[in-house]
Amino acid sequence: MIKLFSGPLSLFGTKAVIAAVEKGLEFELVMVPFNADDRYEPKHPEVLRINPKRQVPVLINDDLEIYDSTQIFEYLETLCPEPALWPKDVNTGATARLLEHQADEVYFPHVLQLMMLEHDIDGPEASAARDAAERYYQQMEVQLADQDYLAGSYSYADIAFYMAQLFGERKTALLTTATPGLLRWRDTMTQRKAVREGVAPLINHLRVSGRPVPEFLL
Ligand SMILES: N[C@@H](CCC(=O)N[C@@H](CS)C(=O)NCC(=O)O)C(=O)O
Repeated sequence: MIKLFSGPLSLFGTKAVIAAVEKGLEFELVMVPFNADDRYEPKHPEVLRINPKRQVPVLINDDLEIYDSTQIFEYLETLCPEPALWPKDVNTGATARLLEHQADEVYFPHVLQLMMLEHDIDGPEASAARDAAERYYQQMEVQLADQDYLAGSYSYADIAFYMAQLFGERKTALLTTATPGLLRWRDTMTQRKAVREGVAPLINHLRVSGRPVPEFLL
């Protein structure tokens, strides 16, 4: 059986969990140690052995051992082609892959910056990061102008941006009525069974550690 290593508050691990549930795969979810003080220490020995970057998610399926949420998306799509989570049209598929990459590498760095500026969340640097996130929201709003999902049909691009934005919401880069399409899209995403299942451990971890749960998840 597939083994998937994630963390209770792992954005990237939850991406992989949502995708595996969407594919209807049976898998064992292993939560690595994580808490507010020690963060991701001590590292799980399997994560240390498999991922030179020492991060989750990591996936094991018999003799296959891979890491990185985007690599895991690609593997799951080949392993289990239906339901398709990359659009089949060549150009739309490329757009979806780019949007998935952008969620992690263009949008999320603004959120990371907000995480590091929690001590000065009203200061100029944090405001600039929020403004950059807001500009990204406007771009995604345009993307949703004539379609329900970011790349037409529901795809890995939606899973990646949903998870990154969830962390944005936690760190003051809020979605507002300035982007009504994006608000609707987020509600649709939140109602998906696989998304609810994927984020359940995260909501639980926020609750037990006494941290606020974003309102849209309640
Ligand atoms: N690009 C990687 C990022 C993975 C990542 O940043 N994982 C975090 C948890 S969400 C982690 O394991 N951090 C612990 C560490 O870096 O020591 C992916 O998409 O999987």
